[in-house]
Amino acid sequence: MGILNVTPDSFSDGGLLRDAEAAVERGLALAADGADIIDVGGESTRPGAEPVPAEEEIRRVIPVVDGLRKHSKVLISVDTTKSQVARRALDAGADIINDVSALRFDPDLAGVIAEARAGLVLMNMKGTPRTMQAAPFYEDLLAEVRGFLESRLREAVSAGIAAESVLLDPGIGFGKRLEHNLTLINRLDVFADLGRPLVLGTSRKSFIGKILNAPLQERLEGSIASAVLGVVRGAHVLRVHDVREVGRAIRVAEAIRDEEPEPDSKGHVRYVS
Ligand code: 8Y4
Repeated sequence: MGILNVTPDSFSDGGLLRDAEAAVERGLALAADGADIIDVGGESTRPGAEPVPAEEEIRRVIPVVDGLRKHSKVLISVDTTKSQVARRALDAGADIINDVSALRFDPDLAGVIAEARAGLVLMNMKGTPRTMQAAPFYEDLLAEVRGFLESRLREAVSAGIAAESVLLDPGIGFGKRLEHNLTLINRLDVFADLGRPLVLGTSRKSFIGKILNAPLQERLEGSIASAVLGVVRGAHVLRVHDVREVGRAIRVAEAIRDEEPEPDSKGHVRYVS
C-alpha cells in the first residue's frame, strides 16, 4: 500500500487542479513501483492536528480518486474517518476505506461501507489524534490492542460489513510510546487468530527517528527493517512511502522465509525466533 498524501502541506503548489494532477501522477508512479493499493489521504492525522472539514477533505481527495480510477485499475483506499468523504470516494471508484478511528468517530460510516460492499481497514488508536500522544499508558498492551480490534471487527460485522472485507492494523505511532511500537511489531503473531489480514504502517515514523536519531528524510533503512520484521511476524499489507525499495527488500525476505528448511541429522527442523 503506497502512501499518497493530498494535504496542502505535502503537495500544494497553489493551484487546485494542478495539485490534483500532480497527486495522480505520483499515485500512478507508486503503482508502477509495485503498489497493489494506493492510500489517498486528505486529513492530517499528526498528533495535535486540527480536524479538516468534510467539504475541504472532499475537495482534496475526490479529484485524485477520480483521476487515479480513470488511468489505472490499482486498488484505491481512502484514508478518512468521515461518512460524507467515504460516500463520495466510493462513488468515484475507491475500493477500500482506511479508517484510523475504526468506526468510532462517525456513526454513519459503517453503513456507507456496507452499502458499497467496500473493503475496510480498522486501525487501533488510543484516544483521538488530538489526545493520543499525551502519556499513553497500557495495563496490558497486546491484550488491549487485540481486544480493541476484535470488538471493532464485531461492530463492523453487526453493521452489515462482511468480515471477509475487513483488514486489521495495530496502529503504530497512534497513542504509543517507542517500546509499545516495538512490541506490537515484534508480537504481530498475537493478532493472527483474529483471522483477518494485518496491515502495518511503520514507514518513516518517529519511532524510527528515535532509534536512529534521524530526521524524516533519513529513515529509509529503518522503514525497510521494520517492514521486513513485520512480514516475518505475519503482516500482509505494508503502508509505505518507498514502494520500490521496501518491495524489493520484502521479496528477498519472503524468498528466505519460504525456502524449504533443511532438517538436521536427526531429521528435525527448528527455527529459533
Ligand atoms: C513520517 C511519515 C512520519 C508519516 C509520520 C507519518 C497509518 C495509517 C497513518 C497506519 C493505517 C503517518 C493514515 C501517520 N498511519 N493508516 N495512516 N495504518 N491503516 N505518519 O499505521 O503516516 S498516518
